[in-house]
Amino acid sequence: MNVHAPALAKAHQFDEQTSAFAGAVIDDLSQHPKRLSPKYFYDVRGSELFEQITVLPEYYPTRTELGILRDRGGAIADLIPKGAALVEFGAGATTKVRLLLERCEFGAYVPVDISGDFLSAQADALRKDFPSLAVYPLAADFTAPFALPVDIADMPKVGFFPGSTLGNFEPHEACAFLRTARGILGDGAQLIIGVDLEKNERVLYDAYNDAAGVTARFNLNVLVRINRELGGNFDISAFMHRSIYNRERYRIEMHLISKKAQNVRVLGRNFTFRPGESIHTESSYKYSLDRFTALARGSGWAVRESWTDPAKMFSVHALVASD
Ligand code: AVI
Repeated sequence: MNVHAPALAKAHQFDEQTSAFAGAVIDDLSQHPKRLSPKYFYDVRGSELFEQITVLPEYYPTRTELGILRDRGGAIADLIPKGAALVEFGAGATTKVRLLLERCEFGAYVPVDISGDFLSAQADALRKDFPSLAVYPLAADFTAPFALPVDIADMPKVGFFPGSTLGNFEPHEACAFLRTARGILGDGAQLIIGVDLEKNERVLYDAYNDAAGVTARFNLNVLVRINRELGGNFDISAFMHRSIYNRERYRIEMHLISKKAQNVRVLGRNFTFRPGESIHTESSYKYSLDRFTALARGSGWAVRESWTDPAKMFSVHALVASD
């Protein structure tokens, strides 16, 4: 929790999640340059828009990762002990995990996500399709340590973190996440992780500046969310979406650019914008295989196997916990 959150919670009678959001927004918009955390993109509308992004012709990561999981499912299954527990960090659409559940003989599945309602709907659907699988949904912030269900204590553990969500973490946060996951899963655990790769800048640019404008709506939606949940008065039409590739830092950056000089009020505070001033809303880091291997190694994991698509757009890795 951030510095403003407790006072805001009291003054506005927010629940825990909204007060954390409120505190983060006040802190982040007070920074120079201004920023907002990408984790706040995913309200109901933001999650819908993200699902639309995943099937855009320009957005290659989702279909490429699915292709790798489909084509290399047999090789992945060979690494996984029978009866292992699969722990998924963040639970989105179940398409990817289904590919693993169909190929491997898991004893249990533990989807972990901050949104409890979403989790139970997903869990019900999976129980129906995999009747012999024990499903233990766990509502938790997966970037912080949490305890696994006691029922899976004796099973070998396999973590699953698809989608290159790791790329949305700053490198020090990516390292901290991998260390935390290592601690949660324990000695002898494995982690199956999807990581987007460096590539032609035009391909990257197009993936985050789609012709249909879905990514722009996804980016701007965080301002809609601030207006609705925190009583902000952002004029959405006075901001525009911009994504650029930052070559020095190997990352796509998404920004919301103020089209004019303006003042915005959120929770009784005033934020002044210059024309052209940016709110940095997301970084999406792209890795080389070597840089990812080094990151994993420095975070308590060894790379056991790596798979890519033929064009080397995306990678999936099997990591094993090291000492
Ligand atoms: C969720 N995450 C991996 C996506 C990405 O590509 O960084 C989020 C996204 N932002 C814009 N388009 C997709």
